[in-house]
Amino acid sequence: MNLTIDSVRLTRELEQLASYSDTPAPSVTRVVFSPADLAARAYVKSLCGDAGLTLREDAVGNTFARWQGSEPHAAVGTGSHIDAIPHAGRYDGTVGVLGGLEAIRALQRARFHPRRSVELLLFTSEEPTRFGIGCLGSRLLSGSLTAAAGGTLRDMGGATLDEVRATAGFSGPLESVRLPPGYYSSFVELHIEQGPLLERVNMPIGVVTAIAAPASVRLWIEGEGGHAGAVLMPQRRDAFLAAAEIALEVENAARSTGFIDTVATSGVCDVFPGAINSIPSKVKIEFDIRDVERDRRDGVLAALDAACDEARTRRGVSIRKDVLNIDDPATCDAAAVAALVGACAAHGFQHQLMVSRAYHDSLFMSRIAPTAMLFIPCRNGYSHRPEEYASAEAIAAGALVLAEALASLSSAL
Ligand code: HGY
Ligand code: MN
Ligand code: MN
Repeated sequence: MNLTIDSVRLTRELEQLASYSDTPAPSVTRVVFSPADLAARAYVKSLCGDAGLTLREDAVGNTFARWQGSEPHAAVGTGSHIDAIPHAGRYDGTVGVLGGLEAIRALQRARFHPRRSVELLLFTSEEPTRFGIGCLGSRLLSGSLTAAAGGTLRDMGGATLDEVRATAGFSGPLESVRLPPGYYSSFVELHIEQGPLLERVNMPIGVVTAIAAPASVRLWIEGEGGHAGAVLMPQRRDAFLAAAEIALEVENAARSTGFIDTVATSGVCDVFPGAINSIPSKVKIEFDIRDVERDRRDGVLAALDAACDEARTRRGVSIRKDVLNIDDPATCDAAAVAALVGACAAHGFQHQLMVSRAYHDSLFMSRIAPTAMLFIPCRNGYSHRPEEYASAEAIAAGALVLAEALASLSSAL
């Protein structure tokens, strides 16, 4: 089959998609259900319609663009996300959506006809920015998050998920989002690596065999405020210093596991009242803790709890903990991995088997379908920052391998 990727068109479409942003280029900010997100969704849907795909959207905005196969069997799924954290780059997620669309168009141009339908997905809210939990759409779709739990979610302004999605034009019960078992015969996601390995070893393709287990925790710390000049040090119950000590303990625990795979980040820390001459009385601080090995990850969570107890005792602060998510890692399906390896070989691409340290919608798709991922290199491994970059050549290689894999997966009944 003579498969070719229209790299010029794909590059142009990625640039157009990047223009739907609440921050100026080269950064991209596209928070779920924001006007920028809705405009981006409309653009992607228009491209899918131009390709003759049948579109549907579920109650939380997961979008499905289906290329109908000749047989009534379970479909093959591919796709990713287009929402972006503040001041991010333009390739995280979008390469899997527009690269997936171009893979389908390449198969159409090659006069390939799928036996199983091929369905391109645009998942809602892969990023945790608005509702505090990542992969919201794929969690609901896979049943990893119940509709009841989803219904309790609120954004930073206090609006509920139901209110926000209704305003965005998505209605219907959240219970309807969950897909029946066996809906997909396999799922493959194309994504930038978001790490430096492939570039460092000059490898064009990564085939993911496992996805790290993420956990997110939010702490509400309350001490006592007061005048920065008048309150003497022995009398203080400074909420920020308690948070700082806990953060350093979490960092120390992650560094001390003896494995490079353990990571911990505190990317959100809000200090109240936030005045230079006022002792912090309240702090909200959030932690993102991951490892490819769950028990090691949970050891860091235990160290966080111990640091909280220590702060309560020694600093006289109160601490409430919200667990936002504690997920198991995913092992990719051997047959799906083999299909990706075979697709690389079919086009003469070397590949590297590797784990994903970032989480992806595939982490949850693996709960309901045989799942694997394709990575392409990104410059210096940068991601979640404006300097994120993947070359047109790398993206085209990923889309070509994906097209070949979709052809083989949709031909096998
Ligand atoms: O944080 C992650 O791993 C993903 O990029 N949202
Ligand atoms: Mn991301
Ligand atoms: Mn992503």
